[in-house]
Amino acid sequence: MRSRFCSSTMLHVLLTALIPFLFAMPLFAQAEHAPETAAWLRYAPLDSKAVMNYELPAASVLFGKSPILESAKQELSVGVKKMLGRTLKLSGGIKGSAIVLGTMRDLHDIAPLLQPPSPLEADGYWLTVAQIRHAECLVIAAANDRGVLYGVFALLSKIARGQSVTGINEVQNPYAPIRWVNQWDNLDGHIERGYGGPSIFFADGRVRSDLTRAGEYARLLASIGINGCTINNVNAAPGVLEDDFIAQVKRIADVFRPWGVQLSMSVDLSSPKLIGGLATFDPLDEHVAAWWRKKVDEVYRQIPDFGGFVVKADSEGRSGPSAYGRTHADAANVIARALKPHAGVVFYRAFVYNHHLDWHDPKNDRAKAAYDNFHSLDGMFDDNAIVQIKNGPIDFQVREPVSPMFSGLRRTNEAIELQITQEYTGQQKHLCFLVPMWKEVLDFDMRVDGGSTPVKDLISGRVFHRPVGGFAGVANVGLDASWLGSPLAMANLYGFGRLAWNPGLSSEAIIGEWTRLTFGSDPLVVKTIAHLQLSSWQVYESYTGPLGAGTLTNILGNHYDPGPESSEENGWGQWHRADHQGIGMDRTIATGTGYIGQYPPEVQKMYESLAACPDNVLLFFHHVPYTYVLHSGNTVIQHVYDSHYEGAEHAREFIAEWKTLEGHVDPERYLDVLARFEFQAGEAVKWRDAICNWIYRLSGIPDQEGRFRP
Ligand code: GCV
Repeated sequence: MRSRFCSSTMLHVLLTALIPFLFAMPLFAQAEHAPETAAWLRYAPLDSKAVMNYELPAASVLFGKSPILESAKQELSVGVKKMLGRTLKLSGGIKGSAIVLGTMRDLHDIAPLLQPPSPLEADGYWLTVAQIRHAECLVIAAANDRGVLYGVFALLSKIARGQSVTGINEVQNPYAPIRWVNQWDNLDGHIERGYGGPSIFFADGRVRSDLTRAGEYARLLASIGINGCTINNVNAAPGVLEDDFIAQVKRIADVFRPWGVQLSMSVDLSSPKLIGGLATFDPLDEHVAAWWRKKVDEVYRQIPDFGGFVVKADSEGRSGPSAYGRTHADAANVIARALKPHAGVVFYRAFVYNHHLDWHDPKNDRAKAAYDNFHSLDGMFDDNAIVQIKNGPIDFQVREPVSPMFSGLRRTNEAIELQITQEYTGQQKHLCFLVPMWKEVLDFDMRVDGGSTPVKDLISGRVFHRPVGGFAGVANVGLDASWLGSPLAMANLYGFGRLAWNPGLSSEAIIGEWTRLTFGSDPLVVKTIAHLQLSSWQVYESYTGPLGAGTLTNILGNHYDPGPESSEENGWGQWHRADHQGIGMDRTIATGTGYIGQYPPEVQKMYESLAACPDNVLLFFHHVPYTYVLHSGNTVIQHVYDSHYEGAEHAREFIAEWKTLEGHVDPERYLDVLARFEFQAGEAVKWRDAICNWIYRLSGIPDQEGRFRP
């Protein structure tokens, strides 16, 4: 199978010849989806042989009626038409072989014996072939409407990737009920840590009049099983809860609804005081509770399928329950109770820390903050409150150990917060495919009570039998045609959705799917892009953040350029403690901050001992001399030099690798990505030189290879 943008030289020649005409036909060009805006939903036409061989019924029949089911039906028609060039007959009943769509309940009357081979859960789907009314049908069945839509997307994905559906019989259920993205959009249209242009939701303090992109975003999210989206920054403007603003937000919910994406909002805990006119926002004050109830009732009056709220409190200058000597559970519960009658949930972020820590005190440690703040509150949060925990204990650095918080809550719902937008990982200017990192986090075995308890099972609620839990990804897409500001970065959004659906998928499988859907199935394209993406995190890490020391970016500025000094001697606590003797934070129980004590005993043992601690997080847990010898046999200092030189070299090699795809990828994306790799190669050299010089000045130990002269 070959897509429109793949390897045929003839096609390339034809395209080149057509370019002047395409420019002369702006209307035609505009009518087409720009490839980037379509992301992985391009539905590129299959080649004629593949089309001829593809066995699919010629009609579709939908049972049931709802906006989501309507989207499912439309999507199926659009996808089949674009990829196979066939127009599906839309039939009111089964008059022959057909693709049959519906929930199990709606299909019961026509196919009472239809039973999936394993149970279908909410949002899950079943693709199967069955005889219905004497006709062989391809059935997309589900427990709910959303599942039917997801089943359609799954079928279309298979077609796009050239997979046969002959004899298919497949049940897919999501790993966790919560699969949400968070957007950090401000109402003025700027996105905090957003690198893909202005907000698709807001401009100038209001909801945009044109919400086309918001609807397209919901469709993209639905295609990977994401069922919720928080539309505004966790540093929330209180005004989002003003009645006239809720009326505006309703319009966004309206464009989300057909795609089964529940809208939610970040809220400021002090809203009852700031916009409600109360004298207090004390969560235990009855007037405050009544204010939240009334406000939530109003939200649901306008948006009946509203998802809930996200709260950032007592963090980075935000107001919080500490103002009244109350706990985070008190704060979460006052909102949870208002949401409860409407089946809404509140995500309460565990990202709570003091950013005025005294850096002189070697026992102080920001990494301990989440656990210190939340562990003692375990069991005090209501059942519709979820503690949202960043993957690591600091803040989305290029390498961190997993947060001990995941094993620290047994009677509290959890969600993991992953960052899709590349704040500390190259801001979409560098290639950094984060799925391998997330996989390491999700698969990390916390050994709670000495048993196998990987993070994915803690957050999904499996280990402690919690009613609700899952995944929140900070996406921050913007108005750019490529959504995230770079076409290759979209693999992170795709990968987040796929992992939230099934964390058992391998990084290789995810990147293979994404590449085929986004660029077509030319084997050279698939192999090359997979290699680039799969190596990119380690390459980025090797020239920016060695051995778990942190990202070493300028943390007081743009979180992008090298700035290792900025981490030290201030209260933010992203310390690496590099001095003339050595480098790394001593977080041991024996001599350090005691952070390691927050993990279950088997994990403690691994990190506490220098002999057992893995090299890649060594400097996160231990302060060692520059001459300390790693498991790799290299000294710390030489590792820093080597990894920076090797990393910069790998970044340079990305250019040559990408160039092998000239003529195999459409010129627009080929040139865009090429320019990005060329830029990244230069930036990697900048990083290499900055860090090597910095560490040489500190340590006084030269590079054994003599590669640089400070
Ligand atoms: C939205 C980091 C980011 C902030 C972000 C914060 C958070 O500190 O730099 O931009 O604020 O995390 O997650 O709340």
